[in-house]
Amino acid sequence: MHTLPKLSYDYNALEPFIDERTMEIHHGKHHQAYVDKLNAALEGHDDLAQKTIEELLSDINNVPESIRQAVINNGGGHANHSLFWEILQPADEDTVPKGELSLELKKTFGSFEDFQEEFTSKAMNVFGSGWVFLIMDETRKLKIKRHSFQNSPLMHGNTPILGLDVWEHAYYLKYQNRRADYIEAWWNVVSWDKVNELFTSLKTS
Ligand code: MN3
Repeated sequence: MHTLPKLSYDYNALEPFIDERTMEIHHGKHHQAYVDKLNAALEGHDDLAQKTIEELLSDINNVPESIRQAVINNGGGHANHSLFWEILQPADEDTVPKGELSLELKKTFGSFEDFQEEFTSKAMNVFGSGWVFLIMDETRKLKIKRHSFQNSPLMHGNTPILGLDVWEHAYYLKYQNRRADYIEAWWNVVSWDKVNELFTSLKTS
């Protein structure tokens, strides 16, 4: 059985950038619904129910067609949101990456500012509901990828280390249609320590 991950901070901890009510509904209702629907889809598929969400998504073609789309939508939703909560933290002075990740971002994108600009622009250009991710591909290169709906980078052999949810449910209560304001605010609550940790563990795995 997949379960809703507990947050390491309170629903109001990301204020004023992400408001308490949005967090409560986003984590407690939306994410919970993905978990519940994923478990429902896996009912009667005992072999698949044993697998982790990463195993399921990275081998999606071996999920029977009758439940594949449900696993893509709800399993993707579960994995994407689990990452999203993990790479957030209450705002502090730490607004730029350090360590190995910082060097790799410079090498790949020119500078942190160039990376941030490209990531923001891709997030602005997601049409409708979707996500933007910083991923490591199979050759261990960092890339920025856009995905519609809850499609997971794991289905394409890519491992996400940063993800931004641009579904309206992520920001509508506080920002209404102002996605740009939400994205600008979101950068303040990214945990670069966590992203760096994910990067380093992939790099050395
Ligand atoms: Mn969401």
